[in-house]
Amino acid sequence: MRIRLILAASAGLGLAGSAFGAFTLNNGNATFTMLASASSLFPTSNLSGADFRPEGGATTDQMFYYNWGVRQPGFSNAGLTAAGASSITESGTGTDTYTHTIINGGTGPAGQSRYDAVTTIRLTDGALPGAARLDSTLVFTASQGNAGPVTYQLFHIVDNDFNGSLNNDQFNVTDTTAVRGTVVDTLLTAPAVFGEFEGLGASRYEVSGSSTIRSRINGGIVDLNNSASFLGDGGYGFQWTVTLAPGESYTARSSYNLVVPEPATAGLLITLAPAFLRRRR
Ligand SMILES: [Ca+2]
Ligand SMILES: [Ca+2]
Ligand SMILES: [Ca+2]
Repeated sequence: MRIRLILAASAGLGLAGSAFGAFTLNNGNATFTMLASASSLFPTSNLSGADFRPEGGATTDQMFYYNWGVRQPGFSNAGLTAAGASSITESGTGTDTYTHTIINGGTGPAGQSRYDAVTTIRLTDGALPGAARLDSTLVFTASQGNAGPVTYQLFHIVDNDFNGSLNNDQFNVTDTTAVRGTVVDTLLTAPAVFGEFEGLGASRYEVSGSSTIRSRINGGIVDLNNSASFLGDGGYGFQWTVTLAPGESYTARSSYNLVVPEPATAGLLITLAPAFLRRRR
């Protein structure tokens, strides 16, 4: 019944094994684009897969790579490519919310560790220039046909190029429980834009060179390393380790928020900075 409803709602948009084109989300003048790859909408390889512009058009692209992935027992991260899936559908291209649905996806035979996965990406423009946010949700359900409980690793990996430049980004995980962190461009002092990233309830995290994170999850059965600080061409990764009975679901949430402080707050920070500097001497 559930499968039939999803198929009916998205008739004609996709079938198992079909290749997806690029899609763009729009809200206000902000844009978020995922570029097509040959094999996967959420690529596992080192591809320039994402383009995020709070002011749209020819303004600065803030993002290199944006990936949701899953690791089943005994396999490396496969992205949400859903080899062998009964169906893959998508909707929302050209709006502010994109939805990608996989039914009975995953590597290996049915009856072992298959899953259904509904990934939603929502773009919200900010009131101030430079502000915008991405909210992403993965509703992950162990297939009813699995023989018993299965432990999955869910991943969200994002390679930011903050302010459009690669090698000067400072990432810090500021709350290792939530999990939350920030990224700033060390050369960008005005306006005081910063990025906040959050992976609610993540089991593990990592800020690092994003190729390092990708190699970790794609190259074998290795966990993210809980590193909390990185300077350079980096990104952030979240890992949710979940054990699900047949038919049981888990919802993983991840967001990226480009924040521009109100002028009064920015002025206060500028005023306080010399005092902080003096105290450190
Ligand atoms: Ca905007
Ligand atoms: Ca930068
Ligand atoms: Ca980067």
